[in-house]
Amino acid sequence: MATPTLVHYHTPNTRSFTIRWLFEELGSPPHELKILDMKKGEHKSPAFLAVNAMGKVPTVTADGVPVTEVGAIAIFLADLFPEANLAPGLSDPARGTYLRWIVFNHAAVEPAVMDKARNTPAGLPSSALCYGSYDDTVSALAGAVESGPYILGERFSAADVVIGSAVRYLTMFKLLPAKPEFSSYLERVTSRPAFKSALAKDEQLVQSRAG
Ligand SMILES: N[C@@H](CCC(=O)N[C@@H](CS)C(=O)NCC(=O)O)C(=O)O
Repeated sequence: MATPTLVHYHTPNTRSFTIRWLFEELGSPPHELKILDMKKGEHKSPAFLAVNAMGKVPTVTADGVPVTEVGAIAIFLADLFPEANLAPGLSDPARGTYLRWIVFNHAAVEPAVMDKARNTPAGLPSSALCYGSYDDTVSALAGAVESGPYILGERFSAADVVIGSAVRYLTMFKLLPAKPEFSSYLERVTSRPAFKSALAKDEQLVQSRAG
């Protein structure tokens, strides 16, 4: 089957950077970048809400079919371009670990960190929360990245793009504790040429739109 036509709806300096970085790791396969200016409310325009009713980025469309949520987009794109070798195949034993940590970002890290930041009152027992407790989530995350160099050991994957981006922005906003496991992992993933190239492209984009 032919590769679908891809469109990436993007706003710099948001979670959408994860997908920008992933496209670089994939070797920049053909895709259209559509920039949404949130200051102008472009992400809540009727045209974009028809694509993603949440009005959020990142959103990717493949032949017009929307894919939303960083983890789903990462799994989708890494599988679509197997030659980049960023996703263990269906029968590869590493596939479980790979999927586990991509989903853990949405299932535990983000809700735990956001709830803590918002001082959500403890109305439910931790056994009922999708993340258990903030402390357990943070130590599981630290455990996943500590031995490295990557989540799957020697093998870099799209899971590192998802978890690396999350650790990066949550550290920037001081929503994760300063731990050597996180800082060493960040050093490893952000020294990758694809990360630097994605960041430089986004910085250039911000500058060109400011000037
Ligand atoms: N669950 C979504 C979250 C995406 C998200 O919240 N994106 C933010 C930018 S970091 C956004 O688009 N916010 C605009 C809004 O909700 O008004 C994902 O993982 O992709």
